Amino acid sequence: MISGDLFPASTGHAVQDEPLCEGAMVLRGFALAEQLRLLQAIETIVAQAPFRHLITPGGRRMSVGMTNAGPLGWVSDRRGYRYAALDPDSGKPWPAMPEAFLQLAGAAAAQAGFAGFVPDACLINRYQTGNQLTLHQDRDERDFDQPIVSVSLGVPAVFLFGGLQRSDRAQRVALAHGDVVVWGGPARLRYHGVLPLRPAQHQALGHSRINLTFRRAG
Ligand code: MD3
Ligand code: FE
Repeated sequence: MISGDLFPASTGHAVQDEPLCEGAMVLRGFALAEQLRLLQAIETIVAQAPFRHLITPGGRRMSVGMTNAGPLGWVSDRRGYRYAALDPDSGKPWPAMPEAFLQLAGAAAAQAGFAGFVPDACLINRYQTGNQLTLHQDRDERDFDQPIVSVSLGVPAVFLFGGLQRSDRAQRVALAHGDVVVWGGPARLRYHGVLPLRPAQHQALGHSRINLTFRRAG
């Protein structure tokens, strides 16, 4: 389904809206026009707060590397999952949310029908070959009426989009460099995950996939 302008602001990048289900919308190529700014901002963030492998409350090391930007960052350790204002590795605040992140997340949310989205947390996930994220719900945020915006960069991945119960059958959605997904309303608490990353090469990110997940956490 096509809505709006396929080539917004004449950037030379095609974008296209694709409803997944009620409340969830894939915006194909939405981040392409800003990709260089995004990649540069990620470099700056990672220099201050490097990717690390968090420990789950059950004591397992997550294979996906994670870091954060913004007033709040998602962390996990033996005590549980939570949002924290300080990076536990450095004791310092997380790097500031780049203006390019705020603009992109706000514009994507608005395009999907969630005007006024101002995220206070950006979780940055780095997947390397074979890394996966098992089926889970995002429920550590205060207000489930706020959407989540995710931006895929680098090597393509297959996203699993399930139902409100873990046992519900999941659809598979291929997400490529520059794709943005907005999840809100009745989709906000659906189970989701990422299949093991297949070996592939991306011009800017090598064998990696980076996902930016924007949330209103506090
Ligand atoms: C669907 N990250 O960090 S983002 C996560 O690609 C996470 O790194 C995945 O799931 C990644 O928690 C997927 C897409 C996403 C985020 C939140 C959702 C999909 C969602 C909340 C409800 C339904
Ligand atoms: Fe999630």
